[in-house]
Amino acid sequence: MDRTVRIIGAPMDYGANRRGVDMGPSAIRYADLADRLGEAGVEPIDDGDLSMPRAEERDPDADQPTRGNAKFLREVEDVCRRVSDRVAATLADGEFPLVLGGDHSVAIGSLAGSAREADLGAIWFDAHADLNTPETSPSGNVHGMPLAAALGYGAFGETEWAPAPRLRASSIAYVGLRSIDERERELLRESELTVFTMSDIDQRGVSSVVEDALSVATDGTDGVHVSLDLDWLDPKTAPGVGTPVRGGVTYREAHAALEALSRRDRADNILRSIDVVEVNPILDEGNETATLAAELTASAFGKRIF
Ligand code: B3U
Ligand code: MN
Ligand code: MN
Repeated sequence: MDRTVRIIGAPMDYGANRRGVDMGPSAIRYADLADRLGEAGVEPIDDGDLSMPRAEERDPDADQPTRGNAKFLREVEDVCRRVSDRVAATLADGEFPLVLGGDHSVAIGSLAGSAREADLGAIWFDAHADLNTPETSPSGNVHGMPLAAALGYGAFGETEWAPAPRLRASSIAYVGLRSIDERERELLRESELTVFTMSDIDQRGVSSVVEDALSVATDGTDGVHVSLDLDWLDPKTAPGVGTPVRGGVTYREAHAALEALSRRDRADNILRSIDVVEVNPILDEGNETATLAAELTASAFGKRIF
């Protein structure tokens, strides 16, 4: 499959409480992302990074009265609007957007951009549900809110920038969930989101779970967004993340999952956009997590062992 992949770096760390994810895009590039994509048979074009002010220069609580305890929401909005425009323009040019975070709040932008001109499904590889709103978030960190934002839950529903225009909860599937806040649990139960936890992976194997997630995300949609939060992996395999949670997928399960995606993509051309987020090089060991991010992205695009 001949694809041109446009790499959009979003070195944003407004949404996380530990500094360092802003270096994620550099670390993933340093881990030979472009060469690995080439080996997967796609042609990468690197757009470089969006520029954004350092968190220290900004006031996390500015303009907050109506926004609950969400921190840096104005800055997140500014970056996500630009990510959304870049993703939409990339798709309009017939190319494939690959967004490198940055913390997971960049996904608000990638989902909005990818769902502008198409009915979108999504697969969320993450330890966390990312379904907090400015009202419910225990931390105020927007990286715990991107799916709530994209679905217009809570205060996000009053904004015009956060909700992804053509994304429905019933077309979204989590894979590997294992850390859910109390209020997220209530929202999840009421919602039509599909949840595959680590327990499902233990019982059924990751490839079969991903195939089911794909059925959810492709049913009645025009394409699938894949959001890969590196804390989905077990912290022993991917130590360079801000909020590690024990009991994640192994190195081999992670590759098997993304290979399952690419098998389906090869047959039906279902992938539309990807973001790879939450790599924190400061907390990493020998750039291992960034290397994994680059490897797994290549697997998603079809790189095979043989
Ligand atoms: N659910 C918690 C923790 C968290 C979510 N996403 C990450 N951490 N990376 C929160 O702060 O919303
Ligand atoms: Mn996440
Ligand atoms: Mn996470």
